[in-house]
Amino acid sequence: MTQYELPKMPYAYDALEPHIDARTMEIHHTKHHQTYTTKLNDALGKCSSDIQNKDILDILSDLSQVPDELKKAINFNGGGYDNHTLFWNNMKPNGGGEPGGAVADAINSSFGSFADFKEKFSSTTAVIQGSGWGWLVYNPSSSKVEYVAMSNQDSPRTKGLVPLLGLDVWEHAYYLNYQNKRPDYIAAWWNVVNWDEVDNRLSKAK
Ligand code: MN3
Repeated sequence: MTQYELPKMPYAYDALEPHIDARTMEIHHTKHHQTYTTKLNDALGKCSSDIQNKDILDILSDLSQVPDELKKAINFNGGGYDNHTLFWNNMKPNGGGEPGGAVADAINSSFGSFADFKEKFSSTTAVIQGSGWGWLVYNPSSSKVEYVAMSNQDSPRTKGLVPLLGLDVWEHAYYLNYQNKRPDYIAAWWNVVNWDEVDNRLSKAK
């Protein structure tokens, strides 16, 4: 079966400072993301070979194929594995600003303007209860981009949505530097968004 490995970071742990500090990035990657990856492999190890031979993205897209007793573990750890892989790549040093091209058009069409999108994403993600993620997703059934808030490590893929840009608002993502000030972390995060990556994902999703 496929053994998932912790993906390499696309930049150094301190590359997103001062917006996200190096210690948070290192613990988040080497401890949290590593644990999701290890536990995903453990759960897949208990599945039949027809599941083991599928890509985790395909499994997340249809969890009904997973035995009931393993569904929670695969949803949580498979989501955690995939969400964090996306997360590292949807940030970059000296990122931020506003998107152009197809992403800008899609955002304007769904939200009215970039400013309206940013406000909706920030304010809704800030009030997610407990742990979760805010996402910009592509909905293949409407051919539009949407905002969705997801709990814990639930992947947008489990709802038939394609994740384009995600923000982890678990406390482990910001507590060392921002403590309880989640809105400050969200405001800082916009400075490291990698819009080129979002554009790539949107063109692949269409
Ligand atoms: Mn996390």
